[in-house]
Amino acid sequence: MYSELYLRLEPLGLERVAAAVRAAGHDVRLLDLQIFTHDDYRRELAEFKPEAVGFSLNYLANVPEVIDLAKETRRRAPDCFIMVGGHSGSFIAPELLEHGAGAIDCVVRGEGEVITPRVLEARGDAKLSTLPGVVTPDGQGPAPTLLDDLDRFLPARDLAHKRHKYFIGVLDPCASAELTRGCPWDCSFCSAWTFYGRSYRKSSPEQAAADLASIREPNVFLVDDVAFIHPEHGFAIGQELERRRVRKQYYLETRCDVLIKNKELFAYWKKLGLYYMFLGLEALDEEALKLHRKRITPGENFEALEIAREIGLTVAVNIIADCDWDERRFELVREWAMTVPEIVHLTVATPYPGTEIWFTEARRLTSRDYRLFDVAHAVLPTRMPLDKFYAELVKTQDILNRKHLGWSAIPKYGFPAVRALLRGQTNYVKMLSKFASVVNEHRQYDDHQRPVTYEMKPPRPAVAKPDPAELFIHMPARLQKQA
Ligand code: B12
Ligand code: SF4
Repeated sequence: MYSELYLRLEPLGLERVAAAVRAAGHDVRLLDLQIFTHDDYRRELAEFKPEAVGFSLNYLANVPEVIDLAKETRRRAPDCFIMVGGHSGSFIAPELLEHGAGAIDCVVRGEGEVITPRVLEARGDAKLSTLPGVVTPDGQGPAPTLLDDLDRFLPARDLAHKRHKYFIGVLDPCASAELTRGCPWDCSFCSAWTFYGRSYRKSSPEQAAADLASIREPNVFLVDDVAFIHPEHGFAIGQELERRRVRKQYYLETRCDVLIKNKELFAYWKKLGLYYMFLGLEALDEEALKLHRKRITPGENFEALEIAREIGLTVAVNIIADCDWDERRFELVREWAMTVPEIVHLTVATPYPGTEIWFTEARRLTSRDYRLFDVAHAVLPTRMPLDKFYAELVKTQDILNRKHLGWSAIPKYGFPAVRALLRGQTNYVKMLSKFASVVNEHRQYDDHQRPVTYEMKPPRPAVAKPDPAELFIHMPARLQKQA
């Protein structure tokens, strides 16, 4: 739904893995199936005849598609080595191998840059299942190791074709870049910290600026989980950009307390071209914020919104809707959202494998269809009948979206939209015409009625505190020492 409507972004992780594999001397091609079709994939397979194929599985919703493609690849190219990596794939490695029924040679857990060239070297050798982060049907190696230096393996953007298809809202076209990696917080609904073991790494300001300078697109989505935690890093990158006379428009995501603490930095970046900012508000009340372990108060959240308004940024915020919500709760959110100028998004609380709530949530999943794990569907029991829940959700999203994304928003975003059109970019305008067909309560409800070929492995009975060995992909340094 996201890719259909608001945005489509380049596969940065895959581009970085591709850069590492290319640096090891391999000939690499990359096909983004957000843009290209399965027929394009079949053609590529037949023409390129790769010795190995790697699927990037960052999202659970894509699991069935990847399993089916792996099986088809095995049929068409029986000698080809097939691996799966990526964020979500890392948390469910054994079940992917099971669903693959022999079609997947290994799952690579964690960061891919360092390990993937070693995996390719170890193809066909028993050594494969002893490599860090690697899981094969014959066994698994030790915990994965972190990339020591983010400056290595800058994304192989040249391998991504039809780049004009990448955009976010009026930032059309839009590339992506990474300035830092990881997050030191530990929100209960999020898997960023469990994936990276609560580590936080920074690229050097020189290399970050060089990477941004090398991007052809006029707009950049900064993919950092929490941008500019360390203000001196943000200032240093900014100064490097000024020195190189790099002028672009940026989108970034951060926390409200980071914005409050570093408001001068965000104001400076506004001058450098910062346009959109996404703030994870998550909840309006103290109790829910505690439940999410957001480590922030509603007062701080509202203060951050004030600051963003003063700086003059276009801000989007997210609120997590619980399946337990009734009509009144939705009504309250609608009322609040209509009084603020920000773009308000609603996502549905979802226990993802890899999050703490996957282990602690006592309510039973109502669906184990991977395709519904996209925070737009309800996979926990809803207090209202499911169709009523979606009606309320869509009604709320619809009102909020129309405030900013419908045709009525054109006067507000008219100039950037026209500028994009003048560049021949039509992603944003196409989005406006698709709006009603995508945001549609019946479509969401009907998605639950589809036959399910691959079912997610159910969570074990809820525990109060998960075992770190099960929770983390990259082990925090502190726990590694203890082990
Ligand atoms: C940009 C982004 C998006 C973009 C997608 C961009 C794209 N084309 O990939 C958009 C905005 C569309 C998006 C949407 C969503 N996202 Co998102 N997204 C991110 C974000 C911020 C950055 C991704 C990124 O580029 N990272 C940098 C690169 C370098 O890392 P990487 O992609 O993980 O790749 C590394 C490894 O995973 C691995 N790897 C990756 N591919 C491969 C392939 C092989 C073969 C190998 C060996 C290794 C490998 O190696 C890479 C280098 O180390 C991440 C958070 C994060 N910091 O990663 C969240 C994140 C991945 N998203 C998340 C979520 C929840 C979503 C949404 C469900 C909801 C939402 N509101 O955002 C939707 C769902 C989309 C769907 N289809 O279901 C969660 C994942 C939760 C989970 N457990 O699945 C994350 C972790 C955010 C978070 N803090 O919770 N997202
Ligand atoms: S929600 Fe944001 S702050 Fe919380 S752990 Fe995830 S990335 Fe970090």
